[in-house]
Amino acid sequence: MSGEDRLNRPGPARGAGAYDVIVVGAGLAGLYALHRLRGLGARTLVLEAADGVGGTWYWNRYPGARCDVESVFYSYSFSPELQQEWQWTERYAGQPEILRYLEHVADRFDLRRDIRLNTRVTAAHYDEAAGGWRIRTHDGTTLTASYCVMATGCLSRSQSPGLEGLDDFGGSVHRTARWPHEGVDFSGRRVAVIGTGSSAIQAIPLIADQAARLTVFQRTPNFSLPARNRPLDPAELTRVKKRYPHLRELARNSAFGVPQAPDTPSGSALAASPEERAARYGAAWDAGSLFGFSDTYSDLITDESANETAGDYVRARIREAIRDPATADRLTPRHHPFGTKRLCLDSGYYDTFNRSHVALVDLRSSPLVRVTRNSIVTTADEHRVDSIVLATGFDAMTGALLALDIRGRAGRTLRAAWANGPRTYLGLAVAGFPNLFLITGPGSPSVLSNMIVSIEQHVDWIADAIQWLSRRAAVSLEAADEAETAWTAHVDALSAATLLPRAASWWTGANVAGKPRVFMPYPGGLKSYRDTCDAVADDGYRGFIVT
Ligand code: N01
Repeated sequence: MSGEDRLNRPGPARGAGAYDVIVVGAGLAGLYALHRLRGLGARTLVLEAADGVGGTWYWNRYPGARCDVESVFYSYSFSPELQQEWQWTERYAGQPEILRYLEHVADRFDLRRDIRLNTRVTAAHYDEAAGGWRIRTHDGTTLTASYCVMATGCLSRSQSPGLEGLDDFGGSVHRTARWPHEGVDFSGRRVAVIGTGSSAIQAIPLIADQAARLTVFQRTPNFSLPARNRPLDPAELTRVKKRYPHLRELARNSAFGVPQAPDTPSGSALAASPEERAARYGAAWDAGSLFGFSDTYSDLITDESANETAGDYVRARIREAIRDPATADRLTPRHHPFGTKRLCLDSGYYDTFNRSHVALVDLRSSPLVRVTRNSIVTTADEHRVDSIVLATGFDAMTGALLALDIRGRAGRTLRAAWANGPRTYLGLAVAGFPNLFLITGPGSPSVLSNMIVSIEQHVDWIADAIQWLSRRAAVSLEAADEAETAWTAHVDALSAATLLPRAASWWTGANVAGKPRVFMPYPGGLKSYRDTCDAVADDGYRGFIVT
């Protein structure tokens, strides 16, 4: 029996332009979804707006862009052969290397023949009569599919700061999230960077290496930890490869999707002596890992006083890295508890402010007013610049989905369904939108975890569900209203028990004007989430309506 015969096909009539599954996006999630669904014999097509694969790693080509989960774990685990073949060269691989890896994956698994590039999806409408999805693309083409999988990425819709006068600026304007493929030469130029999130923190040291003068416009200082990036020693890589089966298993069953001993962290930070705390925090600081502090004490993210102990430690380390006390003061994060905005990993970020041609402008004391032909004006000063770099973030998690015209039963739009914030069942499905699956959607661990591990878990779960439906000749799977309500309340309750909603972060939508303020990802950890998803499936897709 050929693979094609293995899937029973419900839904719209077959023919040209008719698929079992249409996947939107050819990033990390879309590539694996195509491979996995093809393995089921599902006729699958991936639609991608860019002219290449890679998603976030296709677009974010700014200087210094690199992963902040170790490359050996920020990589697919689905193919033992792939993980043995690929040679990562750095502890944290740079964007060009990650993009090469994803292009290799596309070639190695012969994915390109089912990926349509330069194809922007504009609408996805559920066709109740046909029992499937009609997908419209930018050139007016309509395709149909039984299932639609949104692999649109959590950080793919970039945010403009809405700066008055920006269009009249006479110099060059660059967005970190849409960096020119040929790169940008800042030699001899006066450069402004607006924003101090992960993107800016990675780019600033490299831009400073080139620019004649660099002015960083900061609204909120962030907590950034040293990455301690380094070339990967081949012997170390071999050791990891030998232990991959065990390490991947640990990662899958961890809170964040990286191999962690199951028994960490332990105890309250408040029960430890100052010396013990300093020793643990020192080890976390030296580890060069986003997750180092989560391995120290169990109450850093739930207890304000415990959190302060870690925050104070990191603030002290930041201050000691910067020579000028006034600059150190402005770079010291005080506006949110430690870890309630995504931590950054940097290579020389704070030291960059010790360079004589680098200046920091604090937008809290002197907000931006406007951009002129050749300057940026704040309430305190006018700064002459030749180039502006916008590192101003994303309309995260919901932005890429709501930019599409998605309609479910009775023509109800996703925008209406999510008017007060995203509501999902397991972050995977939305009531009233049958056979629509979200990958790493709101309500799933998603951006709080190693994204590749979460992506593989979602894709596997979706593929298993599609196969299960096919075996029963069922035509649709749809989240029940009550299940969605209960899950959304559960995610809210979990986040309310932490300090996470306190920060004005992109996790809560606070960075986008008018966006409902809801803590979007599931904060209960990947392991417990995975167990819940598995239990739902084992229980005949409890909470879903199967037709
Ligand atoms: O975006 P951000 P990012 N005027 O939202 C400021 C992932 N990522 O692209 O904090 C002035 O974090 C804004 O200020 P404030 C990672 O998950 C990963 O840097 O809102 N400033 C903030 O400083 C990360 O968390 C890697 O007050 C304005 C900055 O712009 C996520 O992507 C690398 C402004 C935006 O920071 C997003 O990171 C890069 C305005 N009008 C990114 N509007 C890896 O290492 C916004 N800002 C894998």
